[in-house]
Amino acid sequence: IKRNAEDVKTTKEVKFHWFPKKIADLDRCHHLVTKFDPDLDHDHPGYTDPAYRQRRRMIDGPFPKYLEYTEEEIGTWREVYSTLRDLYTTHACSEYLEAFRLLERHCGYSPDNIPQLEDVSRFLKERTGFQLRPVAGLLSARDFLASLAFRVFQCTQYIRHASSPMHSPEPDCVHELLGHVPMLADRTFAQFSQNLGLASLGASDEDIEKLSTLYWFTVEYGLCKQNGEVRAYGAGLLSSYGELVHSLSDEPETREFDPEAAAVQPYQDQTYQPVYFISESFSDAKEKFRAYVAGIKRPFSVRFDPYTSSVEVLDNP
Ligand code: HBI
Ligand code: FE
Repeated sequence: IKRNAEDVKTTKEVKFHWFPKKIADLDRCHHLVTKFDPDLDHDHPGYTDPAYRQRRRMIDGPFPKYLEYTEEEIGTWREVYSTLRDLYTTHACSEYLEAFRLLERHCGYSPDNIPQLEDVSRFLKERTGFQLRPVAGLLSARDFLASLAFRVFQCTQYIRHASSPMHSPEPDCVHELLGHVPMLADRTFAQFSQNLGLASLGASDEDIEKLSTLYWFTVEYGLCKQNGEVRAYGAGLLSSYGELVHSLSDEPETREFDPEAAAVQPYQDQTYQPVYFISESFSDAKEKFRAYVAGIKRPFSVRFDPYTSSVEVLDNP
């Protein structure tokens, strides 16, 4: 991502990246990564489908307040929803299952309906203070993580191409609504996500890379222990039938969650992960992460003020 010179601020001799201090500043945090864009990525299932690409331009700008999905889109949703739903009982963690039940009861989650972003956002706001904000595709790690600091989750609204209901190279509403949203309704997980975001503000490019890798092995592909069993809590798993089954089979390597190791573990964004990290619990993951963050050097510290939803920047003594 190209940034303007003014994005790198100098205090005394130290330089650090500009970062948002309040929710309104997130208007500047929408740099997209074009890696999996259907207009540019030849391997995207929608690349050769002009109607799909046209529909994407319609959905992604300006964002509609209420999005009427087509029959074909609902068909894609129905197929993934019913397939995954059957697996959740045996594969998803209890926090996920509890939130999923509530979402079906109160938020329009069903095989025949793609929930509206605004309704889901209202639900999350009441549960954990998280809110959803529409975004047009894969964001830069820096911008994506920064929004988490404010309990804002940047959320895509379009759906994957109908030719490949079980897989999408980029995030789509199936991934967000079935993968991320239920977990964001859990208090401890929400706090963990916000802490990741706060740790990223103004961090060096190297630290952003590490935090983003940590995010990958927890928020996206994390496993956890529950009543003597291993269950999935990562959104990349909970929104992918194939990888959800694979992750809990005896094929992949699994390790105990350790932030130092997870932050530098090479990962896969084209196929299944070769290794997964298992957390004892979300509180345990949160505590381990706290210790890890204490080791990240920044020339300042940040404090989130929940009354104003803004961050205070404190000079380090
Ligand atoms: N952008 N829209 C969107 N959704 C994500 O889930 C997402 C992202 N950008 C980066 C990202 N996730 C992570 O892989 C980390 O790099 C933070
Ligand atoms: Fe994701």
